[in-house]
Amino acid sequence: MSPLSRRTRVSAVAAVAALALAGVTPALGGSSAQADTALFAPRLVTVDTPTRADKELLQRLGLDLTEHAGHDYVEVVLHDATDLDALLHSGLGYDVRIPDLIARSVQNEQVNRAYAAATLESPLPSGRDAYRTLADYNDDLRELAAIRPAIAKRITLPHKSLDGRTVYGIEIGRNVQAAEDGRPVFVLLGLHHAREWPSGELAMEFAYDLVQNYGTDARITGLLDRSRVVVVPVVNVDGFELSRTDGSLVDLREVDAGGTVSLLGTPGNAYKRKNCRVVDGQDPIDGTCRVASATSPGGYGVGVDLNRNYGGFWGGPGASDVFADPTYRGAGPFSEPEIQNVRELISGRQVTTMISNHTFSNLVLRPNGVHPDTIGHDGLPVGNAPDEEALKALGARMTAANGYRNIHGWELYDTTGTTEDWSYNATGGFGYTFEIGPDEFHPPFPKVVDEYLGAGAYAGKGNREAYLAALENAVDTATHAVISGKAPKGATLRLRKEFSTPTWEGSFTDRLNSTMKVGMDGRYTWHVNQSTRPVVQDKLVEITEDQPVRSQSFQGGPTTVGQSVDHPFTVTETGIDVLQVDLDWPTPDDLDLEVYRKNADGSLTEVGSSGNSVNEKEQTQIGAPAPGDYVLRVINFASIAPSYTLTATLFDSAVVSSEEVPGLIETWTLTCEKDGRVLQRESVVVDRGQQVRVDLAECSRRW
Ligand code: 0X9
Ligand code: ZN
Repeated sequence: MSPLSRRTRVSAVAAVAALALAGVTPALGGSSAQADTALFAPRLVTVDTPTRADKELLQRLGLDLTEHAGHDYVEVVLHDATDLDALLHSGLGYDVRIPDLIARSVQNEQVNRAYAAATLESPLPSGRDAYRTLADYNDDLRELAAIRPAIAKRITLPHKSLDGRTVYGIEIGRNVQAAEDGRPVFVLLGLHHAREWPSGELAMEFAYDLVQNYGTDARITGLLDRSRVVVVPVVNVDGFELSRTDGSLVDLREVDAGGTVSLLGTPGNAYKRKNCRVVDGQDPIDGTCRVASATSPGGYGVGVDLNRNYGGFWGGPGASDVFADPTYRGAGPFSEPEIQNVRELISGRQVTTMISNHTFSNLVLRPNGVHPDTIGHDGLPVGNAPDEEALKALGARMTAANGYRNIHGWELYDTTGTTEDWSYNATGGFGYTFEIGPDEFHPPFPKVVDEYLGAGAYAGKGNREAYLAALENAVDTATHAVISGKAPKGATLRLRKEFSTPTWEGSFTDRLNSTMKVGMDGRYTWHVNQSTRPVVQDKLVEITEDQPVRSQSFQGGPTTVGQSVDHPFTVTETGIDVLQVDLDWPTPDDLDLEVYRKNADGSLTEVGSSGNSVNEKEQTQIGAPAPGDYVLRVINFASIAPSYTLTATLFDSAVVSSEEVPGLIETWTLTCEKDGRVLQRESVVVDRGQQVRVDLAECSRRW
């Protein structure tokens, strides 16, 4: 069962918008709720979630969560008054970060226009000074391939989008027009989520960088001699086209919709997230997505969240089974053609490293997407990725370049069905999600330049350098496997594997199938992924629990209403995970609690608070409390003569049990083929970092 709510998202706003689109003047009554609705400005807020339970509660509200989250907060887009209502009723505290996203996009557009007017050529590899449209991407992919056909080839992905668009990519590497010759593949993806425009820009710029610098830059030349790079800048072509062209500048609240009311929440599709699925299982009539999306605030109610549609852990926590939710996972694993495209790309090649770009939050996320203690389909905790150390090490190299945080996907919130959770667990190729940029889905364009090339302390590095580090990992034989030997000249070699992968709700069959052609020297070297899927490998299952390190109690009372009492508390220990403060009293009383950190100049910064209603006890948790002085403030909110006990406890998380769960050993089936006829078949077991030799003598004899 998905933890997300079944809250119906068809709001009053949506209904009014639909009427307005249909040319009907909405007859709004005078109720204040409706008046609020009409005036609601879509906004970005920071919701306080100091505990895991708070995060789970927030996830159940079905709101549009961003990946901008930390130990004790998550940023959320409120599209309409219904969203705001849901948040208010949850009791979770919040601050407004961007009070009016439409005004913000108008401002951003002004910055963009000024930048484009003042810039002849930006420092980006392409020299562009403004966000691309879908047509720009398609033109650029065609032209870039045409400029240097020896090293760049446009590719057409096998499935058209739901709205009938063709999805293109570009393949870059030495002698790219020739058949595969066993080099490892690096894949860079953008725009799974429609509104995350920089995610496509950075992918496209990296393609320009590689194509332009092959032959002149020794590092890039060396890398492209040893690999192939496949860039698909726009995975969600339909969604992006809508987000980019429909609504970013339209503030419908200024439109007179019949003389009585002005409209509305995020109009148009500037903040659309998902794809163009309108009804599950049905190919929508082309163009219906635009109309259907306009009836949903921000256009995000319509569609499948493409980053929940992959098979890995599909149907588990952090993805919704409710169509209108922002994280709707789709009717089944890989139900969406846009995701079948990526699946077939990665299943049809030996992709040893993959990055999927998103915005925003300055993060490099690695598998897995769910907390390791989460009980999976097999009744066992999911655990850490078996390659945790190596994944973390590459993450650290990349974040040294872009300045982002290097963390697991689950450290923000649980997700299942994401790109890298499938690709890593099914193929063993390293996979990451990049959350580009600090604070916006599509910031002013100059920020895109900075994110690519690096700025400030990261000038000259940035994501350009992070992608190069990933490409270096893709060709590093220590992190993948190599099969080599003798084989007939010109023979086709094929590696196949087929397996059933359990999801949270059933299973699906995955097939990996890639080929290479043996060169004229009668030898082959094939850079491949390990034969055993990480998801079935031996794993170490560790259960961690918070354990108290030290606890201190204070007694207090009586006080008068409105009076507060401060209790000093000092954290002397370093590396503490959580400071938990509990306030308890004999019933019935109403006291509140605030926690402050004392700054060097004696001033106080609030780091936690708790203000429940009468008789509910107060508790607040402060993540990773820095050593120093704190003030624990007890406030008499509405009590006659209370007495209370205040307890501050420091917790560290410690491994309480650890168990080695034995896994499986899986094989590749290697075949040697002539004109489609199999002349030899071998089973090959090979691990990450291993090199095995398989001479295909039988194939040579029968050639
Ligand atoms: O939720 C998502 O799909 C991604 N964040 S976003 O704000 N761009 O939508 C993050 C997915 C990656 N996270 C994990 N693998 N856990
Ligand atoms: Zn995203």
